[in-house]
Amino acid sequence: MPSYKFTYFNGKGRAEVSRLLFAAAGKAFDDVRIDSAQWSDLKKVMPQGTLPVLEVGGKTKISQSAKKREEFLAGDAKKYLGFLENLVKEGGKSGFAVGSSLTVADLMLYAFIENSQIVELLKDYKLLDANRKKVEQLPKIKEYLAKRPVTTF
Ligand SMILES: N[C@@H](CCC(=O)N[C@@H](CS)C(=O)NCC(=O)O)C(=O)O
Repeated sequence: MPSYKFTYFNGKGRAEVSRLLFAAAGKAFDDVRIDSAQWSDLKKVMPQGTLPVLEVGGKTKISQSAKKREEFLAGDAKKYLGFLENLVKEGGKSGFAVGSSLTVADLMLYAFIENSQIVELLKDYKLLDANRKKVEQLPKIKEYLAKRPVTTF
């Protein structure tokens, strides 16, 4: 099995879906979190001068964000949450976002809602709320979240 080294800043941002994917897949990875003092030197040797970057077996691969982050204005958040609630209603089973088992859609929802800092709005969206709680209780995700550093973003 190749070794995985995943480098990003000490936050969730563009990195969290990838970290959650590693956790869900049960793949060990080196979760490297750098601080601003380290960044100026590291930036010079990163292929695009940005993070996140994934190295597989010692070879650097550029990690693209799985989904471009959308900006939620206060009014837009509810519109999008209503839309996502309907998607889960139509396409999900047994509490999952799509089909009846964990897919990247569940992890994208998890990270997206967290990044947008709108977790508290889920009380009005029963299926999204239940989906989030289900994902958090999956043993491998639960283990990852318990040891994840507490960060400001
Ligand atoms: N195309 C890249 C863009 C990555 C990117 O913009 N990363 C930001 C952090 S979220 C970064 O490295 N900023 C530091 C800098 O540009 O010096 C991706 O989507 O993965």
